[in-house]
Amino acid sequence: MVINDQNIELIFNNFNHLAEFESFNELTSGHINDTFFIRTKHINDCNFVLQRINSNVFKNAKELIINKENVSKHIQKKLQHLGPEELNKRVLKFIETKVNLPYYLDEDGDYWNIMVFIEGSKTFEKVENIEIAYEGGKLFGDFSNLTEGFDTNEIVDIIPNFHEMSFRYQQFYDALENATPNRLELAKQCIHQVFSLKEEMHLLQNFKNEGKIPLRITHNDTKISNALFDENNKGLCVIDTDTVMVGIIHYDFGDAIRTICNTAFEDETDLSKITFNLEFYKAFTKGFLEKTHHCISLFDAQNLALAAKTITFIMGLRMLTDFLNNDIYYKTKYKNHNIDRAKNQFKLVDLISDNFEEMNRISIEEYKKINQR
Ligand code: GN1
Ligand code: MG
Repeated sequence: MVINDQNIELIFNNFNHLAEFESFNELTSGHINDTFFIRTKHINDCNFVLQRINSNVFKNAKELIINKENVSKHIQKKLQHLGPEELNKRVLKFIETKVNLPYYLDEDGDYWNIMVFIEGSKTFEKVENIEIAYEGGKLFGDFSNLTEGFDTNEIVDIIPNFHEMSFRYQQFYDALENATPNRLELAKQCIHQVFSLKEEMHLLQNFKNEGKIPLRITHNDTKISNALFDENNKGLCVIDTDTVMVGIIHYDFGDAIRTICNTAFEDETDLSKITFNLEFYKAFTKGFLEKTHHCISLFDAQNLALAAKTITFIMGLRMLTDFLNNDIYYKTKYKNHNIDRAKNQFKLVDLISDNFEEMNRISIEEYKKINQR
């Protein structure tokens, strides 16, 4: 479907809101779906965020939408005491279609969903100060609390083995066999790193599979740009619940650290700009543990630094694999975008290795402090 005013308005009007379409603009920060901000005509009406799910990546787009609606409903129940106005700022509110479906299916076979835009909210692509890191920690930690009690059987496994390292290695091996010599050459250094870290990068998965770390509902895409903040930079709401599945809390901790502590953007090509901000690590960990310490064991805490390393690595591995596959998964803006992303993530992995002992010390210190209160 061609994206233009007329078509977007038509899609928008399939949903059960009372608002009148004024204009739209595309929000381009995501790597997979197409997301549009919908401005409505009347000052008292809300604005909306409309999304077309990428059915190439998400084979169960319908179930994905149902998953996230159910998660929102679960959180809404838990936060009911806040009252409607506050509630609408703290959890995503999805709108059904005029025929009471949570999704709209267009003639191309693509699924759409829509949610209310939270007025006055903002996002950060990069963390500016310790306060934001701390607020981010509380917000993502609280997401774990708010999804507690959600029946895991109700969640459809939208991308099976999403954070499973052996699965991602297998995809990488397959990609290696089919990659062009030119791409193999450009990826040489990253490929070397993937082989050399293999054993360590499977540790977290082994702990999970041995039952040493409990399963729970996880968000699975806790980059800082998926957190909304209010005008005073206080954490408001976690967004992009597309990949909510069953996992371990380390996935969400690690993925958040990956973006919060990187002083550069995920695709910065000047690698000298990438440093690992330990102060932000400490602030995020403090906020996260304040919200989750009741369900985190000492063993869990001892593996938070490993989680940061593992999830940063798995992102690099997936970007590298996509590069070797000629860019079939992530949206790219230029030819070598994926390998630039991978190099960036692997540089961060190296920096995490350099800071590993200190990160572990901080994790355990914060864990003990909170449990002594
Ligand atoms: C993708 O599309 P977006 O930006 O929400 C990806 C995440 C990665 C992220 C990297 C389903 O998320 O796993 O962490 O890019 N989502 C999927 O920025 O693969
Ligand atoms: Mg996402």
